[in-house]
Amino acid sequence: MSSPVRRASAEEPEAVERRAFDVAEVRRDFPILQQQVHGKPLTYLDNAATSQKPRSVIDAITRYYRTDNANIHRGIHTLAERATVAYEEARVAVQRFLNAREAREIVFVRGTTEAINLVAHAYARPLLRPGDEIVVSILEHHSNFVPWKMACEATGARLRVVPMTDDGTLRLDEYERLLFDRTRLVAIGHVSNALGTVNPVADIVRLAHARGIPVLIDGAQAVAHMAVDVRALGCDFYAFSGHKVFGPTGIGVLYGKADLMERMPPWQGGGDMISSVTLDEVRYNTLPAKFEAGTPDIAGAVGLAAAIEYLGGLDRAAAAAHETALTRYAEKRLGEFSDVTVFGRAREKAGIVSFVMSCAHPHDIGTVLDGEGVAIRTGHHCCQPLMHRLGVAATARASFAFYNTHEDVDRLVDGLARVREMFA
Ligand code: C6P
Repeated sequence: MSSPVRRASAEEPEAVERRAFDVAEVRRDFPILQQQVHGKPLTYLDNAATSQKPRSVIDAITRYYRTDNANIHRGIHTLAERATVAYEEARVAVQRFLNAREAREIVFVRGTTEAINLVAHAYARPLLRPGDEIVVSILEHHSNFVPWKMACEATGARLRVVPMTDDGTLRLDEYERLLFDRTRLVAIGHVSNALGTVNPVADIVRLAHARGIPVLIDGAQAVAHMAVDVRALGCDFYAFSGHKVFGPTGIGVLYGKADLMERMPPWQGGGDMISSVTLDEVRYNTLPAKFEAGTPDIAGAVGLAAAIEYLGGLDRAAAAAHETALTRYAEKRLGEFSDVTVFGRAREKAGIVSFVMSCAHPHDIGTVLDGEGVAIRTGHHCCQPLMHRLGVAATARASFAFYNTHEDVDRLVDGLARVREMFA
């Protein structure tokens, strides 16, 4: 694995910005980026949907299947032992990645969606009564909206939605006004997948905790862009997906404070989540096995640990500064088009530029760009309430990772000029 710039200690932001981030060198770690699409170099700007995988992650998964594959926590043979160790070491890698207090606070799930559904089923539903409330925001992805809506509908509780300003900034004043003694949970995204807004999650947690309300943070879009410290944030639950943080699909993480998760019942029954079963009685396993029924994605956990190790070799502050520079450059270049409207101008943003063009539907933009080798996402981004607030059905979205370049932005802009030629 290459290490373009080594991790640095706490520094002035200007110093980080000045430090070079060797993109050419990191790009060599990502074999998929070396290809052509429709005869053009691939320009991958759909990182918010899923990010690409470095060679070390691909190799770790292959190595696992070639040499260690077995089921875990069950067998006493050598391979079973190796697979179990690899899986539990991956849990410790995630614990350190999030700075969780204990490894048992890390539950492996399929992804962010499953993590949030776990909390909705095992924490919220047993607790909610008519008149209780759950607070989400208008920026939420459906994964952090629908499970709460379903939980409210099943229990008679009410879903409250924090509004935003026109530039995509969460209204903290309104948020504070919504909290009261029947608020049972706050569930807010760390970074908006549609606008890139970075929410002030530490303040959100502080204000909720002042009233004794637990907080879940949907970190799906945050972990790829910034170091996350769940103890510093103080959040009660934190969810993310492996595939958005340069790891494989099919694996994700729910962090939960041990004292909360110990009190929660399991939400799925099956192997591994029990300590004993008789015809009359089932006793549940301890954390985290209680929430990991059935054979998990062992290779996925191994791949996620490799992704975390890869990120550990990068200077993440310099990578983030590079992404910010790309985002600013993209916004500046999109400003050259009189028929382009960019959504999401919050002061704190991470790697996402969402826009519409008056001459073409976002899907047409996406199709033309694909012909130019440029991959973006178009549609409602699983954020229909947010699209409604913006007054559009869909946007085109370019999303950046540290391996993107200024040339990638130029190719996007050239592609948009082609869209205008064809549709205007
Ligand atoms: N957003 C996007 O293109 P899963 O599918 O479980 O890995 O992640 C769901 C999810 C939850 N929260 C946020 C903020 C997200 O961005 C996502 C996934 C992708 O924006 C696919 S819709």
